[in-house]
Amino acid sequence: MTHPFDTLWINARLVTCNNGYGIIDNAAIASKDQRIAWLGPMEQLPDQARALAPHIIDAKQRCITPGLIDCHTHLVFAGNRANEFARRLQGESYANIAASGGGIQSTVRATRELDETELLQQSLPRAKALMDSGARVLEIKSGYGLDLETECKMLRVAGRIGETLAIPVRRTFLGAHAVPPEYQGNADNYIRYICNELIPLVAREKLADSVDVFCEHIAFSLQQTREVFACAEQYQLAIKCHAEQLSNMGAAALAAEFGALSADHLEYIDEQGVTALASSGTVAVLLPGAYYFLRESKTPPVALLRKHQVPMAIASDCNPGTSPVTSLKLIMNMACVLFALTPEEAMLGVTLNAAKALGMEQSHGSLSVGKCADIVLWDVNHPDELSYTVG
Ligand code: DI6
Ligand code: FE
Repeated sequence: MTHPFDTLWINARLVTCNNGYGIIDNAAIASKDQRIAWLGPMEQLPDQARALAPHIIDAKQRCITPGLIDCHTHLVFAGNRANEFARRLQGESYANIAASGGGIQSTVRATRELDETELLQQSLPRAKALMDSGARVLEIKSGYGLDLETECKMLRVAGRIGETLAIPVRRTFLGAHAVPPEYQGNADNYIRYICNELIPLVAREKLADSVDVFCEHIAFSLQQTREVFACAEQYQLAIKCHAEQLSNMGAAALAAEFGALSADHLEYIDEQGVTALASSGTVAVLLPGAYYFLRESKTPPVALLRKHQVPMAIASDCNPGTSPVTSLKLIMNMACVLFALTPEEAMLGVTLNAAKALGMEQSHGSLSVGKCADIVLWDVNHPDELSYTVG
């Protein structure tokens, strides 16, 4: 007997993420060839369930959501920075530790030392942990190599993580994360190296989908950021930006000027920056894990983002220095408790808006016919529960 669908989930509360939660109660959803082929209320099913699919799963009125999307991670890295965590708790600042050769530089040293297989072994468990929290799409950045060999090694490992776990991984080249030791005191030359050698190679070898810059007084200036964006544009790579995390640099407006997919962090963004994001359709990616772990006190202006209808995504920022977090559910809770997002906004932040932040909203981020059928059945009856429980 031939069935129109491969798998049919019945008696579900569908959280479609179309127009807010977009709940459809007492519903069914069907997949065919890994795409969503049908969804709707049970009473509108076109036939008896057993005639429709060889595999039937009774959701027992529990929630089904789109697979979650972590749209900002640095999860490929070596070692850890627990020693710096302890130092910060004694009162040393993140910027101070970075200036004394720690911070990103210490992870760069460790990451350069490992070969590709070792780096994969250390990084894969973090990707798996994120998947255990519901993630079915990951973005992964380079930025702990800061030389040609190690940046490419990181991006290859990111690709292998996607292959190993059979999930889409979007790769972002973040060569402009910090000035490497070889270029200390010569950031402009390093930017030239990025634009003349690294980005052309990354584009040629198709090692990344986007380019990101850490625009900050402890990293790269607005002018240097502009040069990297102009180069990325030339090579038709999408643009993302670490913007206004520790100070207001005008980076969000610059990202908007280049039609960036997203501007990320944004604790210090002002209304001008917010209106720039609104007019370019750039997603605001909020990263409560870094805010929490650095014990910051300035929260991103969520009310302004709402007022100007800027789509808000949230992400783990999984990294060894400022957000050693591998749970998207924990991030949803933090976004609510620390940034006062509603649970519904948190849900959209790891689904539809996260898909937009990766340029994947045509195929991911909501339960819609034709989109990818990599969905999650949760042991909860209402989607608020996903943000409510801690981690
Ligand atoms: N902002 C951050 O919070 C991380 N990178 C960035 O641009 C920090 C990365 C690290 O400390 O290792
Ligand atoms: Fe980051």
